[in-house]
Formats: sequence, C-alpha cells, structure tokens
Amino acid sequence: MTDPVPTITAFARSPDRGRGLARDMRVRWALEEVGQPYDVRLVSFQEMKQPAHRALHPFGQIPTYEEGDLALFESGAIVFHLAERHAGLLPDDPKARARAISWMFAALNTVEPPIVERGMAVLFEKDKSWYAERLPLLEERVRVRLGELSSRLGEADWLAGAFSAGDLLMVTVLRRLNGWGLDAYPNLAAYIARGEARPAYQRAFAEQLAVFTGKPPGG
Ligand SMILES: N[C@@H](CCC(=O)N[C@@H](CS)C(=O)NCC(=O)O)C(=O)O
Repeated sequence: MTDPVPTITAFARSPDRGRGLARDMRVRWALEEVGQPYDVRLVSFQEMKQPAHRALHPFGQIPTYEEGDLALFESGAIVFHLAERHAGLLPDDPKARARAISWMFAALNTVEPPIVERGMAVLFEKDKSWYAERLPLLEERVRVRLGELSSRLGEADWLAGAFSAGDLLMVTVLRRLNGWGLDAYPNLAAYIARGEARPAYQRAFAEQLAVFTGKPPGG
C-alpha cells in the first residue's frame, strides 16, 4: 500500500514576500529531497488562530503536517519524521545518524534562538526606549554562534559528512539572517549557497514563491 500524500500548511500571505524564510520552507525542502509529493493548504493569520487549526497546531502557527491519521507540528519534528521514513536525509550508520541528529537540534535549539531574538527586535522593537542599548547585545549573541559554527564547519561542505537533515535545518536557520553578519564568515555564506543550489531546495523555493506571486513555479 502506498502512503497517503501528506498535506502541509503554509502562510496564504507570507510576510517574507516569497523569500522562503517561513518555516514551511524546511518541510517543503525535506519533502523535495526525499521525493515525496505533497499538498499545501494555505492559511491566513486569522485561520491559524481558529480552533480547527489549533487542533493541528496548539500554538496556532504554521507549518503543520497531515499524513492519513497522523498530524504533526514543529518544523523540526516534521523534518525528522520525513528523515526517518525516507532515505536521503539521515545516514544509516547509527553513530553517523546520531551525529546528524545532534546538528538538527543544534540548528533549532542553539543557533536559531539568538537569530530569531535579533530578528524580532529589529522588526518589532525599534520604537522601544531600550532598543539601541539592547540591539548590540543581541547582535553579539548571534556573532558568537556564527563564529563557533564557522570554526566547526571549517572547509567542509556539510556539518557531519554527507548532506543531512542537520544541514537542511541549519541552512534554513542561517537564511533568516538575510546575509546579516555573514561577511565575516565566508565559509558560512558558501555553506548557505551550497544548500540553496540543491535541486530540491530550488523546487521548494519555487513552490513557495509561486504562492506569493500567484504564478506557477518558474512562470
Ligand atoms: N518552532 C516552530 C515555530 C513555528 C513558527 O514560528 N511559525 C511562524 C511562521 S515561520 C508562524 O506561524 N507565525 C505566526 C504566529 O506565530 O502567529 C517550528 O519550527 O515549526
């Protein structure tokens, strides 16, 4: 029996204007990497906060993932589920697999928080009296993580051997910087570019951009 085609949710109108920064991009990219077709249900900000969507996502956010009677939320959990179910996103060797999973957690738990904190401040806190004082602190936290990540990556293509779900999540997390702070770390800029050059990434990006432009992918 073939698996049901999963349905994910994404913003009907993404605030990023099609730049692929919303977290459905991670899920789309993972689905493309493993060659799993999928459907997308677009939701408005209002719909996300309604009981029907909250039944899928307790925090009223995107992305969600439905596959038959399985409903998931949290982009990392969804990518992990796909990596467990399909070949191509995690190595088979148990130790190599555990290392790649560490990078999944590192992306979401260690690198993403300071990037999001800075991004939120820039977007929503500019008018606060403490903004000018707080911003350098938030920027320094991001720089520290970028420096550490850059040192570990070194000249390697990917974080733990072959491309994995850890890289997929890390690249999407770093993309949220929109290039900020990356001048100092050419190896991280090249790492992001390597991720973006993958055909699966390109397909996922085109799909989410098509939602914004209203034209079919590539059209
Ligand atoms: N940790 C969650 C974060 C989900 C999240 O913040 N989603 C954003 C879009 S990228 C959202 O739905 N924002 C609207 C809101 O929170 O009201 C994940 O990785 O899935």
